Amino acid sequence: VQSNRWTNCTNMENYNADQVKLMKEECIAVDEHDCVVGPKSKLACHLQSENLPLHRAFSLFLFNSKQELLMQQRASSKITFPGHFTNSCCSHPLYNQKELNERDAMGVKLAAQRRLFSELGVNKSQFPVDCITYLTRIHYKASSDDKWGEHEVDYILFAQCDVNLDINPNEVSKICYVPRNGMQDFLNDCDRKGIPLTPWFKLIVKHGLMEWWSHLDNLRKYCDHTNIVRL
Ligand code: DMA
Ligand code: MN
Repeated sequence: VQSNRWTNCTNMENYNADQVKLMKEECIAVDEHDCVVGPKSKLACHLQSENLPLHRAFSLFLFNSKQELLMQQRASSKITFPGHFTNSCCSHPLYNQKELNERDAMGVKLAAQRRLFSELGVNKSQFPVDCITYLTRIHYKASSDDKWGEHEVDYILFAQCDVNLDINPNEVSKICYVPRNGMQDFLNDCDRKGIPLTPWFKLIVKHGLMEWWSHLDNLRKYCDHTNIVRL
């Protein structure tokens, strides 16, 4: 019954098998105040319908010791936003005890650690949770195509540490480090080559990225764990 319901939802055989499997993950459905509503499958959270379920996510911005930002191009096998360039790592905390932990946004930080390993092969020892700063939350909605979309409360996480990368080609097709004074050229370059950028990355660039980037050594004044920015 479960598998019938699964395949009846949409025609999944046209997609990458590993990515289809991940659609069974349990995301955390939340309300507008980021209060937990319950578990919801990754599939149900991203399949377009008149009301795309709001769920919890994170966007990690990882800088090296030269203050360059790690950017990634999503693999063509990704179901949502394939081939788009975006910030270092994005995903969802899962509906389990560890990743539901809201104290110091620990659950979201542990999810970032888990996904930085699975997408970019970064070992936990090179990326301890205490090097992660939780800045703020952003509520946004965007569609990928007529079938898939995003509707998230997105935790913005910043971290600065040098890491060794071992890219998972099922997740990521390309990476590069971009210095702050090279970001405009990078964006122009993508535009000229017709490489799309993810909508959340564009919103974050507009909202505060460049300002935060110039204060990597003192981000405290930008930390806001009270409000949710609606973009
Ligand atoms: C989801 O990212 C999170 C945001 C901020 C859009 P994703 O589509 O890369 O998730 P996953 O890597 O788990 O497929
Ligand atoms: Mn999502």
